[in-house]
Amino acid sequence: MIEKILVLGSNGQIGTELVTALRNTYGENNVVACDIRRPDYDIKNSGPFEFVNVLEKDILNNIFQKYKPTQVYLLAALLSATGEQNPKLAWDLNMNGLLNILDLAITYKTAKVYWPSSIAVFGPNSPKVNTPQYCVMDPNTVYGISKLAGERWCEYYNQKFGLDVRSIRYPGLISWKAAPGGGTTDYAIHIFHDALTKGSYASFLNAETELPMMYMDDAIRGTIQLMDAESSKISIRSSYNFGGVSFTPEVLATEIKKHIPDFNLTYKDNDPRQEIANSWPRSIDDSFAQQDWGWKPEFDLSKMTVDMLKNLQNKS
Ligand code: AKB
Repeated sequence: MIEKILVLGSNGQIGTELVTALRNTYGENNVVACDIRRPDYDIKNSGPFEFVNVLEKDILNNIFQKYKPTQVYLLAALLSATGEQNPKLAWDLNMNGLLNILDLAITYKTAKVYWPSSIAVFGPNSPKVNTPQYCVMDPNTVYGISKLAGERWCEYYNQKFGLDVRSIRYPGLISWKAAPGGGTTDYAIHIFHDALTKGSYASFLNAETELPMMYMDDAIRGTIQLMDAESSKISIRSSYNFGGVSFTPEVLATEIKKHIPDFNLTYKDNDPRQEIANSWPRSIDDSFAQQDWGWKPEFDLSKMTVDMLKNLQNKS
């Protein structure tokens, strides 16, 4: 069967890299990038692109009608920090965007749907260290609430309608190709840019804030690995815990200093993102992902730091 894949939210931090990876595997014309913004690349000389707002169901319907996708990746979302600035929009986009796609996937018999969840589904009363797949979940951001509700909807559509929907709870994703979009973990990307351009960085999270993170190469590989797994192997239809590497701003700065010895890290006070970070896990137990579909990250802190600095240097 020839796959036809829609990626909604294709210009974001994940979409930018996922579209390339999928086009390398499935062919340029079989992966349709969709976003509300024009992509940076030349549309005419790349694969297909459609302007789509996931809240406009009629237009979405036309896209499903036109391409009859076998796989859909829904990445469009408002993240934790920007979500708090506009809670109603975050809820609307994150929730109704998902419901629109789940409904259309049923109507058009889409074989597989991918939707990302996040460590933001956990909250102040969730265990902080090696946070298990199943535990207290009391998110206190609109983003986290929408992701937790979305997980329940994914499982519901799987159980009630047999939809093959798959999901991962992403940690903070570190990448150099596209800018991050309004998350609490974004400091871990800005720090690399500022280390190279200014030799210093003022972190909005404090020195001890340990959070689960992952290099984008691992995240893309894991996402495609989950989507390629036999359906019978997927025991979780809400969303999988997904582990990479955990570190604090201080530990990351120490690693960067191995390459830029004069790098200086300072800290800003009173940033609202600190409270969000305090409510999230420090590390993740992803044994279900390991057992069900063989998940194993390849990038530790040192390998990630080398790759980030090399690529950002080459880019400039
Ligand atoms: C955010 O910080 O909001 C995201 C996430 C962890 O989902 N990077």
